[in-house]
Amino acid sequence: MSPTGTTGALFGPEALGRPRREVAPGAFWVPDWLTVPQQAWIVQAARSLGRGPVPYHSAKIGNGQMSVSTLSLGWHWYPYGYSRYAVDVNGCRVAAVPEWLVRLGHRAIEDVTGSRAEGDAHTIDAALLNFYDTSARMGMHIDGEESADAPIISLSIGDTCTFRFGNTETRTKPYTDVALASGDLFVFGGPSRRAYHGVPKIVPGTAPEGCGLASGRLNITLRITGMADDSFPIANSAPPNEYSKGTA
Ligand SMILES: O=C(O)CCC(=O)C(=O)O
Repeated sequence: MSPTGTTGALFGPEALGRPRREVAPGAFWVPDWLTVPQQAWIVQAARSLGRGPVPYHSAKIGNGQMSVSTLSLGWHWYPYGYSRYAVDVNGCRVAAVPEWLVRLGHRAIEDVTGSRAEGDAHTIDAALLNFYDTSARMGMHIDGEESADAPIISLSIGDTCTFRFGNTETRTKPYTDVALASGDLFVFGGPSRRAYHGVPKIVPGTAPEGCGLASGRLNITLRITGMADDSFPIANSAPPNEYSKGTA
């Protein structure tokens, strides 16, 4: 047996207890979806996308400020809507979603549905790139600014986090804590599309060698907003208390 085959059987995700699983109806966790070289390439791209036209920034929510630093592509997310322009940063039009992220969106949906046609039909129009340092958190919230019900696709790179995936009724229990590690894919749609979720913890020192991040975490969510091009600047808004992504 080749060394790869041997180590794959002994130390692959199945053997080490990270099999893919449906965490809640319509919510799929696929460990190790991205290879380490893919992760490193994405981190590099995420850094260069931050050079403009709009920089990463920590959104202000009410009197507070998010501890996560975010860059929007395609449509700019701000509390609590989407705009083509970075209305709460520098007013510039945001960069388009790059083709490679659109392709990752197709393949993620193909992977969790098992249908090439469903994957190809899922064309994202927005991506949010979130950088967490090791003390950053994201409070329990619903992704509610999208009028479309299409699933949210989430990619993780760097330090492992605790990703808390809850229910559609309350910010509190019942929820499931998932250790999202570097390279993991998480997709939530269907009955779980409007479930509360958040990131209460980053686990320092867990980023794998070569992933492009020595410390901290990059999360990328790929979204279909349902926004029409003429719906500038606010097509959808929601009460802060219900949707707040503020600190946990
Ligand atoms: O960082 C994560 O895994 C979650 C990100 C998130 O919930 C969001 O961007 O709305």
